Amino acid sequence: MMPPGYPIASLNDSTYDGVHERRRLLGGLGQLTDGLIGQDDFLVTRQYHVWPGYDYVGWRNRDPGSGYVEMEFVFDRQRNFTSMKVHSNNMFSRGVKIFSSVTCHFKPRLIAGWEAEPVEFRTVLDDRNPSARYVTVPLERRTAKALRCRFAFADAWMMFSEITFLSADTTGPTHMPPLVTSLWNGEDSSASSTTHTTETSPSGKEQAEDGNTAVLIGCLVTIILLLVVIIFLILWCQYVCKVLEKAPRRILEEEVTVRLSSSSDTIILQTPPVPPRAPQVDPPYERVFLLDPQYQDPAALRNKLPELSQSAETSGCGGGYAEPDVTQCTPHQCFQSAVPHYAETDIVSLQGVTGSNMYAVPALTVDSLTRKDISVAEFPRQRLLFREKLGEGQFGEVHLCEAEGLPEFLGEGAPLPDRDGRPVLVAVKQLRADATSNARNDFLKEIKIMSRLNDPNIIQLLCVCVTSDPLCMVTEYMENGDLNMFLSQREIESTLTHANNIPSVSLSDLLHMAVQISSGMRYLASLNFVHRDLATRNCLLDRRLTIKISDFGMSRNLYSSDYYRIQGRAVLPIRWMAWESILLGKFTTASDVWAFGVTLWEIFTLCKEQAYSLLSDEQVIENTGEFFRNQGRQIFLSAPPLCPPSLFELMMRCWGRNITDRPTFEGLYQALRPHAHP
Ligand code: D6Q
Repeated sequence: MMPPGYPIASLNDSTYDGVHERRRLLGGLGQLTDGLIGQDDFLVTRQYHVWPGYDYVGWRNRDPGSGYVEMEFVFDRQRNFTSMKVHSNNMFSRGVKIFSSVTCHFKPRLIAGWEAEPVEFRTVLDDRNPSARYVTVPLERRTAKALRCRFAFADAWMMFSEITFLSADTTGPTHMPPLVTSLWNGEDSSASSTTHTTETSPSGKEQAEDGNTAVLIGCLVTIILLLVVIIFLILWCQYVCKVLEKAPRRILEEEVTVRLSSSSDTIILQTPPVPPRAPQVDPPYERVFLLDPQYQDPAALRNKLPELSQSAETSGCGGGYAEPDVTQCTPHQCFQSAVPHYAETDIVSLQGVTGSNMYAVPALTVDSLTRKDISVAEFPRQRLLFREKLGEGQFGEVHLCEAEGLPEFLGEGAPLPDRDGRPVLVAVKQLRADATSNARNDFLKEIKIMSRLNDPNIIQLLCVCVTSDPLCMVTEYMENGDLNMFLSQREIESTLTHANNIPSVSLSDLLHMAVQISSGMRYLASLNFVHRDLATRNCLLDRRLTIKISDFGMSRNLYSSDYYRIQGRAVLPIRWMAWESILLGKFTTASDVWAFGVTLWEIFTLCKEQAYSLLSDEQVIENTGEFFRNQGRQIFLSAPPLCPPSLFELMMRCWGRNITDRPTFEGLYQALRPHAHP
């Protein structure tokens, strides 16, 4: 039984970023850790929802009396757990109730077994108050690195929107989401691979486990057989065709790449099959981080960067024991100490794609956002009148549209420019009709992320069309296009430009632009939101030269030379990237600060020249090695003629070798503001 008229898919975990198996979600985080709690009535679309049930993950009980849902939580380290808080719906009139009991097992170390004695907790069921609530489960200060909790159904449905753990460690009680959550639902007859809305019974679990083991054994046997064949072939080659001895050992060379794809934000570990298959055709703006230390074999990397391993042997590592600071030690040493972990810091609660990038917003910040910030209204699609195409990407197209009655629809205080009676123009980003379900999920995630961004210098989501296809996001129209195009078509203001009616900008216009970008980035930084591709090409300008930061992705032909393709796969804006992003795959707000320095440089060269224009892409990467070594051989961008010396000093600080030496966006904003209004 399912609540009436309610679509199953809307109760799935739409932001889960792990592996989706048939009945399990493995190794990721999703809505249960995004810091957002659901409404009392999960069916009503209110301002907080993108659609009904969005914030909930729900399961149906197929086995009245003994149905349960089991989840496993794996943490970054061992902790002393004081309690677990489960935010649960309790609309008993629709068959939804909090769980009747929960049994938690503990595992002190990952390799250890589960401790025999669980913690059991019975809840007091409530048939009077239908409010959603936090149920606190005492965990008796048990020490564990992983927990497995079995929640028993109290009714036909169970719906959770958030699970948090409290632990008492040396630093006192901490609120921290688990690094890995894996959900197990029992028997399931109907659910698709991506939905949580499955039905449970304990008996099906063993069958499924048996099936999995069989598949695993099958896979292992196949791999072993393949290896034997390969070894035989190699030996044969060595004896029979001696010529081949000198050929590169391609087959044995392991190459692991991590792909952050624009069409799917799952991280795929790829090991090329043996023998090599035909080259794949990649989407035009896929980013691959070949050099990510968290996934890269250090030995393989050393082969690629021979100079780095040399310097690794001669200098010491200042990184601490527990948390290696990659800026303080050599890549080689850091790679050895860097344990692959989920995220750099506590950035775990929300991940997704906007533009073509992956973002993360920490749980605490999401909590502290006002609820108003995450509202987004459904606009009647027939009131969007197509005018022209603004652009296109892998996801679909962006159109300029007239939006009939949008100001009235949004009400007072809507972030729209005054219209003077003219129609309201908007940009509409539309998902392509033949989009895969992954692309569709990414689009919905982007809506969720975009709906939380609210700043005068960041593209603002005005409304959406999600109740029917094609999915649309509506944002302000920016009449002056992107900043790179705008500046490259202008000269600095002078009597000459005035006399000859040449389009121009003043120095104070340029400073005002710099202030606005620092302000927008200050906002993103406050959310721990890493942009990864800040550049003038990603800034939009309206009629009054207000700047809004956006993220077009890498699909525009006009800017294709700003992106470097590694081995024909990775696409990276290397001229804007900090050394640690190129060498270590480390993207942080501090690497955004580096890109901001390059963006400032672009602004004050009026985008007439590409950064490091005298260097080829390969030389730019070599120069990155020099930034890392910091022996005075690195080539910096030189001061643009228009640029005041104090401003160039600021740029130079953005390109500091050590992350901690770089200014913050708040500091940059404070430093730039007085320049703009002398
Ligand atoms: N010319 C325009 C508006 C307008 C355009 N864009 C691509 C875009 C810019 C985008 C983002 C972060 C274009 C699509 C706007 C966009 C995005 C060209 C990602 C926020 C998101 C929702 C949208 C939308 C637009 F902070 F990361 F930058 F249109 F509805 N994003 N992410 N003139 N006027 O084709 O880049 O901005």
